[in-house]
Amino acid sequence: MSNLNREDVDPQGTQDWIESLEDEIEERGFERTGHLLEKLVDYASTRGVRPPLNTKTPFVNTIITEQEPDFPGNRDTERKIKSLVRWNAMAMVVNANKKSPGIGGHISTYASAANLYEIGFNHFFKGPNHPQGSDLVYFQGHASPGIYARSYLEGRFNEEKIDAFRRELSSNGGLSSYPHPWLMPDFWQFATVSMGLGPLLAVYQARFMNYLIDRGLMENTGRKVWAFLGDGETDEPEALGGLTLASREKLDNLIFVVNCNLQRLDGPVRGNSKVIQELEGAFRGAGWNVIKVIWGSDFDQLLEHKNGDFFLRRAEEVVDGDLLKYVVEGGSYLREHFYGKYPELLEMVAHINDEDLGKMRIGGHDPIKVFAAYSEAIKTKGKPTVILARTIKGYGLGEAGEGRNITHQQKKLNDEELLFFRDRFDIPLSDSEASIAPFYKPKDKSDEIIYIKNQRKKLGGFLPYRRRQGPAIKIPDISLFQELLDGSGERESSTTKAFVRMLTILTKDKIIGKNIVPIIPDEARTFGMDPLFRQLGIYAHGGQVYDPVDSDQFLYYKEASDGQILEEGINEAGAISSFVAAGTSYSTNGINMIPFYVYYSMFGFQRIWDFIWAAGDMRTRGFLVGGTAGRTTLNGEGLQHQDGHSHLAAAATPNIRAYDLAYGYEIATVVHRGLKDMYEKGKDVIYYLTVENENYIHPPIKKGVSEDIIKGLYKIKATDKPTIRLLGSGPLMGETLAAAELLKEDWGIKPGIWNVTSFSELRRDAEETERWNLIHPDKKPRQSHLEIKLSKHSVPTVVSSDYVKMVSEQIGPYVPGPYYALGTDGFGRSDTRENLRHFFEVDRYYIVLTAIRALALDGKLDMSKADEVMKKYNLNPEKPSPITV
Ligand SMILES: Cc1ncc(C[n+]2csc(CCOP(=O)(O)OP(=O)(O)O)c2C)c(N)n1
Ligand SMILES: [Mg+2]
Repeated sequence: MSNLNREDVDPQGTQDWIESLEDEIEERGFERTGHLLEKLVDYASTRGVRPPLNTKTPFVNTIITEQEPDFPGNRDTERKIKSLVRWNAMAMVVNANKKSPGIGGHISTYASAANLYEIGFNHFFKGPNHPQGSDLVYFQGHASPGIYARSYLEGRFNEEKIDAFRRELSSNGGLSSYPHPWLMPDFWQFATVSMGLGPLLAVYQARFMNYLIDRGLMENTGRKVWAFLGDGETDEPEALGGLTLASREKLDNLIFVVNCNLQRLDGPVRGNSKVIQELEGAFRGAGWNVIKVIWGSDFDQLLEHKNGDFFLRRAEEVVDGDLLKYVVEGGSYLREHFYGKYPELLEMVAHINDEDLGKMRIGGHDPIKVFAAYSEAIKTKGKPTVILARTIKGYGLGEAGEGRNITHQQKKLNDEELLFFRDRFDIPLSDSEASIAPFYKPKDKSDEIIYIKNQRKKLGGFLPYRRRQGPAIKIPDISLFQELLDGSGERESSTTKAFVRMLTILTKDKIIGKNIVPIIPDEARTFGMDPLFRQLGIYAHGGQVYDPVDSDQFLYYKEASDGQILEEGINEAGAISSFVAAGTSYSTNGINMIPFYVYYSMFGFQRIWDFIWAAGDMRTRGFLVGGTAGRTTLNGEGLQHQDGHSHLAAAATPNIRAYDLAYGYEIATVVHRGLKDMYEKGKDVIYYLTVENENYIHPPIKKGVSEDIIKGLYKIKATDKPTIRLLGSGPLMGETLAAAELLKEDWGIKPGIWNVTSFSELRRDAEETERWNLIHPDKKPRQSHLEIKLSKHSVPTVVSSDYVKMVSEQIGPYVPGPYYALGTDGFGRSDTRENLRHFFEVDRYYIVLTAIRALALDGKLDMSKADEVMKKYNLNPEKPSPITV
C-alpha cells in the first residue's frame, strides 16, 4: 500500500514540505533532490525515526514527461511497420492452424510485446556488424511469430518459409515453434521457451561478458544483454534467482524487459494485487535500477492535472484483476468503475468520449515511453536495469481475445475478427483479401521497407543472428596428459583425483590454458580442486577487498578481478548458466572458451536437466563433470547424495556424450577427444563424465585401445574360448576384476573381461547401425562396435555398474548372447562401500553368482552350482531387496 493512502495528521505541514521539495527540484534538479532525500532518510534513521522505507513507488511511470528524450524515429512509418509485423505474425499462426488444425502457436504474447520489440529493433539492438559488436537479445519464447514476421518484412525469410511455421519437416525447412538454435542455427541464439531459464541465463551471460573483459580476453565495447520475459514467467524461481548476483556484480550491461500484460495462461498473474509493484519491490530490493512504464502519453494530461492526485490514488487502489476487466469491458465501464469512484476524477475525463477513454494507450504500447525507458537503461551505470512495461495481452485482437483469459489459446480468427484486426492496424487489404489472412509485405521501394532496412543497417544488421563457428583452437597432442596415460604406478588414486590432475595440466598449457573456464558450485574442496584457487584465482569483478582467513597459507582463498575460476557458490542453476555462457562464447563473442563445470553428481542432471537440455539446444560446447558419482562408490552420504541414474538422463539428451570412467588414462583419452571434437572440429556436443572417489591403482594404457575407449567398450583381458564374459564399468571395474579372479580360483572358469566407458555411446552406434541395416536390406549389413568386438563369442554376458540397470541395459539387445545386468536400482543408503555393494547386489560375489547361473541357464553347468555359490559366499536369500520399496 502506498503512503498516499495514509491518514495525514497535518496536511498543511505536509504541503509545506512538498512545496520546499518542489522548489529544490525546480532549482537544483532531480539528481540533487534525490541526494537530499537520501541524506534525510539516513539522518532520520540515526535519530530513531523509522522511515517507512518502501521498495515500491507509486503506480506511475518512473520517467516523467519532462525527462523523456526526443524521439528520433519517424513515428508514422514505425507505426505502419509495427502494424505489418502484427498482421503477419497473426496470419502465420492463423494459417498454420487452418492448414494443420492443432499445430498451435501463440498470437497474444507478441501482440502484447510488439512495441517493446519494435523500439528495440528500430533504435537499440546492436547487430552483428555494429562497430561495437552485437548486443545479445533473449526473446520471449512465445513471441517468436512476431520475430519471424519482422524477418519476413526485412527480406530474410520468403513467404514459403513463414508459411511453414511450426512445420519444420516440410520440404523447405520450416520455422521452429520457439527459439531453438539447434533447429535454426543461423538465426536463434538462445533457447528461452522453458520459462525462467532465459532470465537466469541472461544474467550469467552478462556476467560472463565482464569476465572475458576483466581477464583481458575481450574488449569492452559496451555491448548489452537484453532479456525479454513474461510477467507470469517471473513466478519461476530461476527467473528472479539471479537478481542479487546481477547487482552485486554491477552488471550495467544487462537490461531486463518484463512484458507485464498481467496475464499468463490460465488467468491473471496477480489478480488480487499488482504484479508490477511486486516486481518493482523485488528488483529494487535486489539493487536494480527499476523503470516502470505503466501509462502512455494519453494519460499525461491526467497525471499532470491539478487533481492528478486523485488519479494516483485510484490507480493505487485498483488491482490487476480490475485493470484486466477494464480492458475487456471498455470505455463506459471504465468511466463508471475506475473514474467514477471520485467526482474530481470523473470530472477530469468528462471531455473524453467512451470510445476514446477505452482506447487510451498504456505505457508498454507507447513508443515514446518505451523509447525513454530504453534510452535510460543503456545509459545506466553501475547496476542492471529492469523495465516493467504494462501491456495488454492480445492487444488489437478485440473481441477475439484482447485481455481475455482464453487469449493464450487463441489460434484462429473468424472473418469478422480478421476484419477488425485489419481495421485496427490499417492493413491495406480488401475485405475479401483480409478474410483469408494472407501474408502482406509492401514493395521493396515502400517507405516501410526502406525504413526497416535502414534502421537495421545503422544498427549493424539483422537480428536475431547466430554465428555458427568461432575461431578453432589448436589442441595439444595427447602426450600433454602423459602422466595419466602412464598410470598411477604403486600409488592409489581416484578418478576424481585423476580428473583434477588433468585439469591442472590443461590450465597450465601455454596455448589453451587461458581458455579453460573451471566452474564450480562450492564443492572445490570436496573434489580436491582447491589448489586451483591459488594457481588460477577466483573471479571477482571488484577483486579481493579483504584479507582472507587463510592468507598465511600457500593455498589461500584467492579472489581476483582477473581470476579464472568461476566459484558460483551453492548455485547449480547459476553455475550451469555460466557453463552455457562460456560454452557458447565461440558463437556469442567469437572467442572459444572451454568450460569444465564440476559439480556434485547428484545435483547435476537431477536438479538442472532442463538447463542442460537448453544447453544442448543452444549448441553449448564443454565438459560437464559429475563428481563423487556412483550410488555405492560414494558411500557415507546416503540417499540424497548418491547418484545412480544421471546417465539415464544423459543418454536421453541427444548431443551429450556420456562416460563413466575407471582409470586416469580413460579420462585423458576422452577429454582429449572432446577437446578436439568441440574446439578443433567445431562439433556441437557436450561431454559428460562421471568421476568417483574410490582409491585404487590406475594401470597404464594399453596399446591400441584409445579408439575403443571413445566408442564405449574396450578389452581388458582376452581369454581363449571363453564361456562367459564380464563387463565392468567405472569404479565397479574393480569388483568385476575381483569376480574374474574368484571365477578362476573357486570355479575354474576364465571369463573374457571388458570395460564399458559409455553405455549410451555404444547404444547410439548400435541403433544407428541397426537403422542403416533396416533401410538397406539389399546391402551387406554393417556391424556396430559391440558386434565387432563381441560377436566372436556368443556367450552369456554379465555386466556390473554403479548405476541403475537401465543404464547398462541400453546395450542388452545388441550384445550377442544372453545379457545379465547388475545395477543399483533403489534409494541409496549411508554405509561402507563394501556393505552398499553387497546391499545393491553388484559386488564380486553377486557377479560370480550371476555368471554361474548364466552358465547353468546356458546349459554349461548344473543349477546346483549356483546354490553352492550362495553358500560359499554367504549370500542370504532372505536379504532385503534394494529395489522394493
Ligand atoms: C517451464 C515452463 N512451464 C510451462 C510452460 C508453458 N507456458 C507457455 S506460455 C505460459 C504462460 C506465459 O505467461 P507469461 O510469462 O505471462 O507470458 P505472456 O504470454 O503472458 O507474455 C506457460 C505457462 C513453459 N513454456 N515453460
Ligand atoms: Mg503475461
